[in-house]
Parts: sequence; structure tokens; C-alpha cells
Amino acid sequence: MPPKKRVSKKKHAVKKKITKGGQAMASNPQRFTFPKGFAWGCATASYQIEGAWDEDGKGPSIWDTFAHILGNVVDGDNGDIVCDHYHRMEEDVKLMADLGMKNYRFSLSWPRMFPTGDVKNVNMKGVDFYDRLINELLKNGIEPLATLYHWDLPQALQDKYGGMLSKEFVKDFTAYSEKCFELFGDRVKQWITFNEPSCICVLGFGLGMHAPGRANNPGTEVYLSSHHLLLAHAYSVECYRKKFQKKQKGVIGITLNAEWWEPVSSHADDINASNRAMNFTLDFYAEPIWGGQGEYPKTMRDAAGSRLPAFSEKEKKLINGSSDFFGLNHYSTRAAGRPSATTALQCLPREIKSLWSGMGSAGKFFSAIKPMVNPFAASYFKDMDISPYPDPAGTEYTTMRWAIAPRGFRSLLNYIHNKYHPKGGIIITENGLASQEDTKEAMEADKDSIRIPFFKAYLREMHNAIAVDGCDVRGYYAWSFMDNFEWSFGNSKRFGLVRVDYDTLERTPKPVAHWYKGVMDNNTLLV
Ligand code: PNW
Repeated sequence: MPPKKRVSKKKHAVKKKITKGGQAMASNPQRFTFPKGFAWGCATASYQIEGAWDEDGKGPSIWDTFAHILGNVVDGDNGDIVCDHYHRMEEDVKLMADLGMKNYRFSLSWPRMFPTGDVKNVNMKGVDFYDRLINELLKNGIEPLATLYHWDLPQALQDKYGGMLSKEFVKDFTAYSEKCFELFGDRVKQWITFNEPSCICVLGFGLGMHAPGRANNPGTEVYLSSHHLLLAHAYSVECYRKKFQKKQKGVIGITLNAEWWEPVSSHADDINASNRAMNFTLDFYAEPIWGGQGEYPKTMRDAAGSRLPAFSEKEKKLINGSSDFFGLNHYSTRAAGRPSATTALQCLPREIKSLWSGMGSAGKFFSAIKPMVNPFAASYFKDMDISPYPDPAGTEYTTMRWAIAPRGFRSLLNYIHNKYHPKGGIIITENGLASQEDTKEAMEADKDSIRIPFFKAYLREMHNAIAVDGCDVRGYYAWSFMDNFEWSFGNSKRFGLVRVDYDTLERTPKPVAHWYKGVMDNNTLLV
């Protein structure tokens, strides 16, 4: 059979399975109701939607710089305009309200408000934008959740001292966050310090796939940037708790990203490898905060030695317990196995293929692959010491090539609940998928045949985790409100509940948006 036909047959088969399942249950749908007060909503991030990258006094961010270098982003896309949310904010909030959003997670752009990163130099037009956004949300009955840092560091601080590689970053981030609490804390009652430390540090300082695009010292810089990030988080939380929390009555936490890692076989070495994968991705940041000791995981300290900085006794006390809830971004499940020459040879082609699809150019690709394959240089990847495999159940993949594996979501929630018992519960601050929609017509005709079943299946597993397993999950934010700039993949991956036409900037709700409204309105999933 020619390959083209094979692909379409496969796609068809998936659709059939899903439709059949949907129809079989449609006549007698099962209802899964979530706990009272469960927070439903959607999320975005400043650089991914705002555009207006150099307007009204905004300073450049490391993502402006990174995306402007040809070869860093697929198709040379960037965030200069993207969704133009900066100029269409009122219209977007209105659409959110129409689509039944009750909560909205957005991020504040540090360089829009403080162009040089220094809080002494404030750009009032930038502050005014977020003031208006927050007021508009509240006017429309939507509760704001603000992320202080979703990757757009002021370029000035990268130039001044290397950004997160310097301890100076800790002081500057804390000062910036304090200003935000002062400016918006009368209305914003939920704060997130950092979005996804692992993506920031591993992709930005290990693989060079994200700004600031460094991949030369993955054996030290991943650890150093992570260390400063965690300290900045801890000091910022201390500041909020000491100076604002009592009066403003809000909560503050951090969002970690994690895939669920399963062992590729029941062999003890493979089980150890999957545990190490969890340690190096999720626990790296979770253990210092929720592990009770303010320390990095032992496996990591053993593997990295002095390349992983240690917290002082004072810092341990500060970081331990420094989050009022556990923010979690989850997308997919993978498998880990013991490393060996044979498995490396088996696994590398797939890793290379998926890395390649996210790279703007061959040069970029080769610098990113180096830290993963160079057997001589110290690296975070070598310290982790696993062979990664695709999801063992071999299910379908999204257009990000991420496996659709809802059962992993339930396992991950259990892992976090049982290991950390986070006070304030777990809030899913992102979950969602990119699926292929080349035109508006194709998108409408397809009726979200991949997206709706994806959300149904993931929400069903979240419900299982809550109702059957007793996990304390308090909220869920779909990623994302609208199609946006997907980092090194540019505009090519569409994660939105709302479609954005990048030529006309027209917004069109996808079928999934109407379906999701039903879930939010009734606090109930019908399957
Ligand atoms: C998150 N991974 O990033 C970010 O918070 C969002 O800004 C982003 O648009 C969204 O997920 C979708 O990618 C991730 O490699 C980037 O597993 C990479 C991974 C996970 C999350």
C-alpha cells in the first residue's frame, strides 16, 4: 500500500473508534461531576499572544531577541504581532465570557512594564495594559490568575549579568514581583511565580531550543539557572507572605511541568530509570519545595555532585513549603529504560526526529543534539542516565508528536498527591493539545474529532484521580484560550480553543470551545 493511503486509513480508524465510542455512550451518557467550587478556565502567556513587541515603551525580552534570529523558530515566525491581543484585549475578554470562562490564567510581561528590568524605571503604559485587562476580566465575572514569569525576561538583564545564570537575578525578580503585588494584588488573588522551571532551564540552558538559546555547558548551566530560579521563587513568596498576603488575602505558588514516565519493562533497571526520569524532571523542582527538607532529590545530588549547587541552611528553610498550591502543566506520557548502547541506537532516531521537527535550522539542531549524544562532556542528560522511549501503550499522537495517554495523567496526579500531599491541592494550570487544522473550513468540518475526545479522556482520568483515588485537585485550565506562538515551533502548532487566522487576526471558536462551556457551566463531564 502506498504510504499516503496508510496514513489516512490510520487516521480514519482513530476517528471511527472515537465516534463509535461517542455514539455508543451518547444515548446513555455517564455523568462525572467535579467537587463543588472546582475552578475551570483557560490559560495563555504574554509573549505567545500579545504582539506589540516594541510599542508603547516596552523593552525587548530574551524571546524577542531569540525569535528574531533566523533559524531559531520554524518558518521564521515570531511574537511581533501573533494574535495582536495587546490591541484586541477587550474583544478577547468578551469572547472568553461568551464561552463561559470562569477563570483566566495569563502572564505579565516584565519588560512591558519595566523595560530595563529595573523596577525604578516603570513604563506606565505597560502597567495600564494589565490594569485594564484585570478590570475587564473582573467586570466580565472572570477570576484572574497571574503568572509573573512565563519566559519573557527583559533582554537588558540577560545582557547585564547573563540573566538566570547570575545570583543577581534573584534580587531583581523579587523586586519585580513585589511591584506586581503592589500594583495588582488588590484585584489578583492568585499568583504563580514561574511557569515551568524545567522547560526554562533544560530547553533554554541545556538544549538551546528556547531563549536564551544556550547549549554549550549543559552540565552546569541547567543546574545554575534552576538554582537561581528556585531562590527567586522562594524570596518572592516570602515577600508576598510577609508584606501582602494578610491584607490582600491571596495565594501564591509555582507551576511545574511534568510528563508521566513509565518503565519500558518490569525489569528493575528499567523501573529505576523511570524513577530517575521523574526525579530529574518533576522532583528536581518539587522536592525542594514540598519534600520537607528544602533539598534536591538525592539521585540528582549523587549524579551531578558539585555541579548542582547546594542550598544554605537559611535557603532550605525559605524554600521548604514555599507554595500555597501545586501548579501542574501536563501534556503527555513517555517511557524510560536503562541506558545501553543498543537502546541508545534504538531510541536516538526517534529523539532526533522529534527534536528536528522543533528546530528552525540544521545548525540549531546540531548544537541541541550535541549535549545529548556527546559521551565525553558532562551534561544534565548524562546525569539523568536513561533511554527515553515513546509511550509504551503506543496510542495516537498530537501534532506535537506527544502521545495521547490519559491514563498517565491519573498516575501523575497520584504520584504528586501521595509523595507531596501539597497543602492547597493541585491546580492543573495547563493541559491540552495541538491538532492539525489548515483552514477554518477544515477546522469546522472536522468538528474537533481529535480535540474533544482528548479533553474528554483527560478530564475523565482527572475525575478518576479525584473521585476514586482521593487526589486533591482543585482546578483545571485548558491550554490555550486561542491559537498562539508555540515557541520554537512558531505558529505551526494550534493549541487554541479558539482559532486565530494569522492573516486577518479573525477569532473563530472551535467546536471544542462550545463543548468545554458545557463542562464548565455544569461542573460535570458527560461521556
Ligand atoms: C508549555 N515538553 O510548554 C508552556 O507553558 C506553554 O507556553 C506552551 O505553549 C505549552 O506548554 C504547549 O507546549 C511546554 O517538551 C513545552 O514536554 C515543552 C514541553 C512541555 C510543555
